[in-house]
Amino acid sequence: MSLGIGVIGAGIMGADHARIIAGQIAGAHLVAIADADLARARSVAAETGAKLATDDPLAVIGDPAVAAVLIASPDATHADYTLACLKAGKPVLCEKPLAPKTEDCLTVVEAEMKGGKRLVQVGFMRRFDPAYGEMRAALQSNDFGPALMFHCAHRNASAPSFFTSAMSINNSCVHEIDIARWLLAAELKTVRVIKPRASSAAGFDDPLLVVFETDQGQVVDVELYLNCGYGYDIKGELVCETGTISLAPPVNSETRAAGVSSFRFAPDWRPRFAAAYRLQNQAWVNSITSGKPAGASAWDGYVASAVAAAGVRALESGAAEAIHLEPKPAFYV
Ligand code: ISE
Repeated sequence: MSLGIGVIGAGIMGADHARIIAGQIAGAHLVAIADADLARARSVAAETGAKLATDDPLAVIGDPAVAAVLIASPDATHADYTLACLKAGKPVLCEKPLAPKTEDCLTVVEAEMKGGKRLVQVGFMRRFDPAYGEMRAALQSNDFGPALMFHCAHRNASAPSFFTSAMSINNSCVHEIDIARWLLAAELKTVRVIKPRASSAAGFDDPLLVVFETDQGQVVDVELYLNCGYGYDIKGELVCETGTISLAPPVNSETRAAGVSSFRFAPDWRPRFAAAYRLQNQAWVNSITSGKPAGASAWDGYVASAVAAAGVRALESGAAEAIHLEPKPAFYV
C-alpha cells in the first residue's frame, strides 16, 4: 500500500520535501501541493508528478486521496494547518517551528490530546542526522561517562534580509534547543544571551552566544553566527567525564595540493542535512503505517518554542531568564 501525501508550501523547503516524497520515500507518493503562489505550486507539481496543484491548503487537507500532510508553509501558518489536519484526522509532519507563539503550540497539543491519537510530528530533522545519531549512541554507551557540557556552533553563510536577532534564536537556535534536549535527555532550565561586537555584514545582533543550563546541571553553549560568510557550518562537541564526542566535518572528500588541505562547506542546510530530511520523511511514513510515533512530538514542538521564547526574553533583558514549562502530559510520555 502506498500513502498519498499532500504538501502545503512550495517554497524552498516545500519544494524540497515534495521532491523527497516523490522520489526517495518507500510506501508513499505525492498527490497534491498547495502554495499561495499558484504558479509555484503548478511548477513543483509538474516536476514531481503531483495530480493537484492549488492555492488552497484546505483543499489539500480535504482531498480524499491525501492520507497525510506535510506542512512547509510560512511559520505563522503552521499551527492553523496542523489544527485543520487534526480536525480531518490526518497525520501531519509540520516543519519547525510548530508555531512561533508558545500558546499556539499548546493549542495544537490540546487538540491532539482531545483526539486521543498521536498524529503530529514536528520537523526537527537533526534527530535523524546520522552524525547526531552516532553522538547519541556514543553518549548512551557510557564509554565516555556522563555529559558535562555541550558546545555548539550554528553558522550560516548569510542570513536573509528579513532576519532579526530574535529569529536568530527562534528560527536557528531552535534546532540546538531540540537536539540538546534529545541528546542529553534533559530539559533546559535557564538561558542567557551574550552579544559580542556585531559583524559589519549583519543588520542585527550577529553573532550571539546563547548559554543554557539543564535540569541535570550541564551547560549548553551555542554560538549563532548567521553571516559567517564562508558556508554552512554546524559544530557540536559533548564534553563528558572521561572523553569528548564531536560531530566530524560532514564531507566525502578533501583535496591536498600546494601544501594545503581543504574541503567544501555546503552553501546551506539542505545539502548538509539531506540524509536527515530523507530519513525523517521515511520515518514519518513508516510511523503512519506502523502506528508508532517517530521524531519530535507536538509536545517537543511546544517545549522548543517555549525555550526559544525565553531566549528572546534573555536577549532583550541581558539577564539569565528562567524557562518555565507546563507539566508534561502522560499522553506524550
Ligand atoms: C533555517 O530556517 C533552518 O531551519 C536551518 O536548518 C537553520 O540552519 C537556519 O539557520 C535557519 O534559518
